Amino acid sequence: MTDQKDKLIEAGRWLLAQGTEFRLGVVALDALPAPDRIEIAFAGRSNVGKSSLINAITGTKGLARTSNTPGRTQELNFFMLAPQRATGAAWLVDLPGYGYARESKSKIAAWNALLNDYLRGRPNLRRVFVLVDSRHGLKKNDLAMMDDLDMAAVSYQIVLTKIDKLKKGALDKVLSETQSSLAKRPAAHPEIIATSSDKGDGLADVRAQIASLVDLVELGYKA
Ligand SMILES: Nc1nc2c(ncn2[C@@H]2O[C@H](COP(=O)(O)OP(=O)(O)O)[C@@H](O)[C@H]2O)c(=O)[nH]1
Ligand SMILES: [Mg+2]
Repeated sequence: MTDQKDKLIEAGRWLLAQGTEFRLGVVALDALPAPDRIEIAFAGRSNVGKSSLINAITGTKGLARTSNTPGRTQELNFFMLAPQRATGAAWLVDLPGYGYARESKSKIAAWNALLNDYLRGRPNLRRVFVLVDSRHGLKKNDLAMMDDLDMAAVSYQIVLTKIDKLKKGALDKVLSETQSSLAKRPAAHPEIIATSSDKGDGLADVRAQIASLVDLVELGYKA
């Protein structure tokens, strides 16, 4: 590991230990909080593990509601990282899951429209983590999401989830397949993070990525 990477891992550990508070759930764009700090969003198919990852990296079990029932998170949920600081670090946003077929077409269309408007219009959005179930790899609606993000020039990064459920050797395969589909995507971050919210794999790397986006000096962090 490089020095720089070690430093970011440590900064990420510090940053995500500053506390996180749920602030609001948003169903319409006019209700978005002021873009007064940078924003990092978690996107992905329903049930991929978005809420679990937010809970895991912040170390707060019941923060983002996790559920066995797909499609329960229908709002954009805003969590404030480091809320005690005079200038907050970042918004973490749990986005509504896509690709949940049991809802009506009109409801799905309305969510997609909200999501797209948000992704295109949010000036402080620095990174979208696109979560992908490591057992399934990239699906059609993941590719559509990535197309939208490339079009909107919003930086995004693939996070593989639930790697504890993979058979031995399967991780390398899904990593290389995913890597090759990123090659010609202008807004994709080249590094893929492999995670297990259950076992803890990759969480330090997600935290380090968040730390790399935040103004740590302003927050009073001393490396
Ligand atoms: N084995 C395993 N299960 C997970 C992991 N992350 C999430 N899950 C499970 O996957 C289901 C959906 O997770 P959730 O976070 O609610 O997904 P969301 O719909 O994307 O927010 C829940 O039953 C979680 O317990 C993981 O890292 N490993
Ligand atoms: Mg959820």
